[in-house]
Amino acid sequence: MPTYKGIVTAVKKASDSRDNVYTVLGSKAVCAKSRLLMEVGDIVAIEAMSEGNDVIESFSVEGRAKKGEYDAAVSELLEELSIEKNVKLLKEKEKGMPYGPAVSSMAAALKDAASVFCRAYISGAPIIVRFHHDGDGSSGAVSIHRALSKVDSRLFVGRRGVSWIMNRGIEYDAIAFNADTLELQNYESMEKPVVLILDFGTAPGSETSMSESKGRFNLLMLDHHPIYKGFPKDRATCYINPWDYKSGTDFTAGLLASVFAEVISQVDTNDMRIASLISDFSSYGDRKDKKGMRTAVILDYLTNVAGRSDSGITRLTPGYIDTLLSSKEKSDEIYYTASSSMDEMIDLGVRGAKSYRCMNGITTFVLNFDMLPRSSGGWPLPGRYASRLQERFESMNGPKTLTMIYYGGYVTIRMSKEISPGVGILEMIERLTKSVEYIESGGGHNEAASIKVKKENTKDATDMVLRELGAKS
Ligand SMILES: [Mn+2]
Repeated sequence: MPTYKGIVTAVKKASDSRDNVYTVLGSKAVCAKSRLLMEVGDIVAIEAMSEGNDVIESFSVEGRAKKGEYDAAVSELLEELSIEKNVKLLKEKEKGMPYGPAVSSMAAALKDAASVFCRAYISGAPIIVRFHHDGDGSSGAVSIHRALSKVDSRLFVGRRGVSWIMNRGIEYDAIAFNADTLELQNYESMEKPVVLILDFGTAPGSETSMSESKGRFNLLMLDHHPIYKGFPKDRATCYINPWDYKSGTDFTAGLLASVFAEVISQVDTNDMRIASLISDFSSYGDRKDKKGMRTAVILDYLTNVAGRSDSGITRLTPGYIDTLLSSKEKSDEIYYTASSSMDEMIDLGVRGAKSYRCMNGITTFVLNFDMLPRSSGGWPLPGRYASRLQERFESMNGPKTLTMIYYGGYVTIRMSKEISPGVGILEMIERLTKSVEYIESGGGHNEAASIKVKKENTKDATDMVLRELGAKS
């Protein structure tokens, strides 16, 4: 290769310094190991690289970069992503969609978030993406991964890494925060690191981590959970939630992340959008879309079983998911396994549930989830199962349907959009949490919520909600 000149903008330090990975920013971003140590801030001329472009064989140092020189270098590459133009195209594209106005009004915020994210990405600063462990969170991660793959092929020489972490809770809690802080210590970079939170985090349990993030890294949050009063969104560098743009939960996080991905580069995220809307129970979801339903089931299944000892998947990454989805044979096999055991369980649930006539003509179906035989892989988890069971009951009983399943310490509730304003489940949970000693916490969406209680009071809590719903016994 001809001499390549650039600024060392980041290093990922390994225990053996020969395994350090450097980012050198010039006309492209080179990500590679180096025979000899490099310093962040050095201007270097790379004279030779290994055949696979993964090791810098020789270079010379030409001085130290001034702030202005660094800014110019990163801005020049950022320019090539044409974020501004992507936003314009996106606004045009979404115009006719029900969520078009929301996309339009959040465009400026998306642009800011994408700029922060891409500056870090281009300059090799560490990036951690935490996505919620369901179909919605994972579909969003896949969309962003696709956008970044495209950036890689345009701007990068070598492999640019991102840490993808599937997050099991709904809070960005101290455990997650500490793990991230620890990981970031392995890096030195010109640009601040980024932690991107996808499809969770709008919860009291995130508040401390959000404060602590200040000064350490840029915290970006893409969420669609209802924003409670007093939630300190300003503690995040960028917080984007459709609730702030006259939209709401129906605008799923997978959709939001797909829109964000298309601001980064012009990629096709349509399949992920459709799957996320279906998987997360959005009223924009098209359940007649067979391919979308199939993708949603696969994502639900993979995120459910990943990490369990007999699943064979220790760590679920969006790259892995996308590879599976693009293989017909492999995805067919997963789909078959997932859908046949889910169907079986739904049939059992329909037969095992008790029904109650409640206020406003609502019928409530109640099921003890612990009574069902479940596969050792843990599929399906109760949340996903409750949504599917609600769909089934709705198709049998019409829209005035509420489904409630209970199991060791949890009550999970699903209902149709038409009855949710009258039920006001989130307010009900808030009230009950304050007044009933054994209820520990609860929350969610207006159509999909859950309550955490003392294990021995699971049935009591279920009966309590039934009474609140005006059930006639
Ligand atoms: Mn979601």
